[in-house]
Amino acid sequence: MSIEIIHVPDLGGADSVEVIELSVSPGESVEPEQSLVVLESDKATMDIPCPKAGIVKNLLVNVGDKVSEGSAIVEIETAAADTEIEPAVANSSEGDVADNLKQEADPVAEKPVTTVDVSLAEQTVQVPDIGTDQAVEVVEISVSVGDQIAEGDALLVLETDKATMDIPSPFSGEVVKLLVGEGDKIKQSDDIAVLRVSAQIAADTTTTLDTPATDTLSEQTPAAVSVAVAGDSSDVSDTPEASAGLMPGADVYAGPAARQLARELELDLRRVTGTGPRGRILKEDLNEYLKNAVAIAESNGGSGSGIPSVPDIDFSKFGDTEVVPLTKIQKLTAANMQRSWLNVPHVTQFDDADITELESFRKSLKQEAESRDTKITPLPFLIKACAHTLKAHPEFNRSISSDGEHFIQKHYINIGMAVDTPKGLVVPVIRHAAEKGIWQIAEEVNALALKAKEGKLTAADMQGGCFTISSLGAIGGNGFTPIVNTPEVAILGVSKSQTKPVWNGEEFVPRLMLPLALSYDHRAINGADGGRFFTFLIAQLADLRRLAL
Ligand code: CAO
Repeated sequence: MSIEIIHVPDLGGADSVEVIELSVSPGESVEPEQSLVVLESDKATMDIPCPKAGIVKNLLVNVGDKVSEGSAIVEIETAAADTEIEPAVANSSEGDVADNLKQEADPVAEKPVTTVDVSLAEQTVQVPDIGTDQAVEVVEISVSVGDQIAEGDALLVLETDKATMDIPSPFSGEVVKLLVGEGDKIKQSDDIAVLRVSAQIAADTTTTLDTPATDTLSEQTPAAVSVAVAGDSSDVSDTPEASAGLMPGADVYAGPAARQLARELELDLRRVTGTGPRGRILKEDLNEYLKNAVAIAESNGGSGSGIPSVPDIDFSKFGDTEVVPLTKIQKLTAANMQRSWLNVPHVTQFDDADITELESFRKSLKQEAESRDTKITPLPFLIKACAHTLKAHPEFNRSISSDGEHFIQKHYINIGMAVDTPKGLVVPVIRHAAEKGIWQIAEEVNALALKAKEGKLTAADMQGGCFTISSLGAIGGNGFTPIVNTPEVAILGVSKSQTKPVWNGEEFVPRLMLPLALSYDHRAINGADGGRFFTFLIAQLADLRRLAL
């Protein structure tokens, strides 16, 4: 066993570079090429890989420390045989690294005695297979000469009339020369940049991306690493399980610019979905993440539920489109619906009310309605029956305080009715419905519906509701699940009545059945309460004499 100190390798001239992540912890076993720490200059982020297998004994740097070539970073314990390091690359033409490092391993020496050298060579990168033989425009150059880039970092962005695509670097290295500019048209196999990479990588790597870059490069060491060899130590096989204490984001795939932005904004990169090549996180992904987070916070009144928004799509790619602004009412409805949907745990119960007698009575009133210069639909009966049911089941006539500490019990009964208007959905309110007769309710329904459709409702007409009825009966459908009109706690959805065969105990008889759906806020109302309310309501509708009880 021997203890070895891992030093910072040649950083391509960069000095005093910040340690931004510690990728290993003391006691962890490490494999050759495994990242020990991540450094970040203003131009690049780079992993410092371990040159050999071992166990991390001590971390000699902390996040935030500044290091330069030769700074000691990690102490590892290795098997003794591993201390005689083979030069990793035959070609040591850039002797500044090699000269400095070529010494014999000495198990008792305290100074660095052995080095691994990966010398550097220039490599031209070409356009990979981009799925077309046509020349495609360069819309963005993503790197500059002198940048240290990681394998997979975007070199440039191409755009056709159908798609935009990043061209990733097939290997890590320094950008030496850019061979294209923005606005140039290029196609497969055109030269795009010259990178300075390790000679081993250059020898082993094809310059196009027909094969994913990671496949060819995963075994390579990206920079020169010096290794100090010291005395013997304990058995390497005492290996605790690895990977405790990784910094947030250390295990994600992100480019230098994205990492820097994430640090500035204190964002955890693990929460961000990468859309770059092979899932790499781009700066744009961080912007998108933030945009969504802000939109959600705003639409929830700042509740920060963390629910991602639906991304915008350019539908014009698929056919003709036009942009139609939402009306004020539609915007308000959208915000209210979303707030209710996100805040209220909804339960919806379904049942059919037998309205055979109700309808026959209603139709018998037709002439009288004409003489009163009004019309009477099932809705006024439903409003009256709901008001009566709310009186008997006051737990449906409450709101919950926003802190969740109190119910506000209402001692008045106002029923809202959803009205479909050309500008959107509105809910005018019939006040004190329990105390009104059905003719009066019918007249108010007609007057408010007309006012709504003419866009003449006042704010007062729409305030103070306790419970809402949403009737699609005249339109059709077997049933739907209405969304509670918060801060109310329940809503009745009414669908189209139909004559159905109903078993009366002896035979099937034709009955006019009205499909109803009762949605409620499960924080305020439990299922048994819901069932009792519903049964009571249906009994009123089946026999209107009950409204007098
Ligand atoms: N089953 C069968 N027929 C029904 C019915 C039902 N449940 N409800 C109404 N009808 C009949 C009426 O009796 C009337 O026919 P007659 O003239 O022969 O009697 C016909 O349908 C038209 O009724 P109406 O729509 O004029 O009147 P209404 O009282 O039923 O509704 C109002 C008034 C304002 C609620 C309605 O115009 C409306 O806007 N409905 C849409 C509500 C809505 O959008 N809800 C969804 C909200 S969530 O997105």
